[in-house]
Amino acid sequence: MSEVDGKSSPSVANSAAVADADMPLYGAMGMTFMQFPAVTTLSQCGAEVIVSGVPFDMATSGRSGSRFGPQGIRQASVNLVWEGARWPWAFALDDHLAVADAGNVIFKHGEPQTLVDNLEAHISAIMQAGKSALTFGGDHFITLPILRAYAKKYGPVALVHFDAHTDTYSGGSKYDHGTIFHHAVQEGLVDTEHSLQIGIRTAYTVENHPFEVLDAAWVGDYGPATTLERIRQRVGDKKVYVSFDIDGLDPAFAPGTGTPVVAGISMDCALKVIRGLQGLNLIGMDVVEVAPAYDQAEITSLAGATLALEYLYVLAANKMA
Ligand SMILES: [Mn+2]
Repeated sequence: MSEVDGKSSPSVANSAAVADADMPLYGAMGMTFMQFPAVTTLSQCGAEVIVSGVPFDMATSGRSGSRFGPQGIRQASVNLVWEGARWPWAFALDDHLAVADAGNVIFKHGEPQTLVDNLEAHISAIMQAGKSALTFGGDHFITLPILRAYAKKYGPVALVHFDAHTDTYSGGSKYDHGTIFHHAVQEGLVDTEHSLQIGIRTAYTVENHPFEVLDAAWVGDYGPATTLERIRQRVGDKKVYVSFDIDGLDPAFAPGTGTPVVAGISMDCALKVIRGLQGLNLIGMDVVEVAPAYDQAEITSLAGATLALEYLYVLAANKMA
């Protein structure tokens, strides 16, 4: 197990900049993702990618519980640490990409706007430090403040979005995990001409829908290679943000989520598509809607952890290319 020697696994890692009085019940964490080093001061951290957890599920319309997603994913990543070089990659991630875990973004429970403000500020700080973000939800609402921070730096970004739902509904409250991409488009955060939604299998207004949709049945029929062709055509050389709602997967592969829908994409297909993003201009990723209370044997948390790790390998491969 020499691969993991020298890594720290602190009992608590969290921003020293925030007063203890603001700590939510589940803000502290017991371990880091993949046993990456914990970081509290971004400007003094040498890592290129910063992992953060966002234990927020107040915007959930169905079953709540994704506030436990970050700790579930970190816990499940224990299963992935032993493998020095992840199959089928021919190198060890640690040799080519520096990653650190910044702990969880905190906010005042019952006051969602504090999450919106703190999360955008946190992601902006990561941007200002010249790093990219890998963020674990929390419900899908967290992607909106993240995209605001990204758009501030890069302008409208291309979005590659995996989900059972388009999350483009125009109704709902200001804090709603089903309206975020409606607002992201309205606010000009996303370059829809170069964006796709993959794995969709719920109703949306097809007329004038701004995103290209590769629905779950289409992906099942045509497979990962053709799916990747369409992604590459649509995205081109634009800066790409990846948002992975774990309910894009079939509930057989991800039962632990708030709004499951049957007949989703398989884990095998999802891994091949994420792995195939190699060569694209990737700038960030989130994995959202993992709700461990509805999980079985950590299937969903392990799926989330594995997709995130695979994304990191793609970033490392891009660097090496
Ligand atoms: Mn969804």
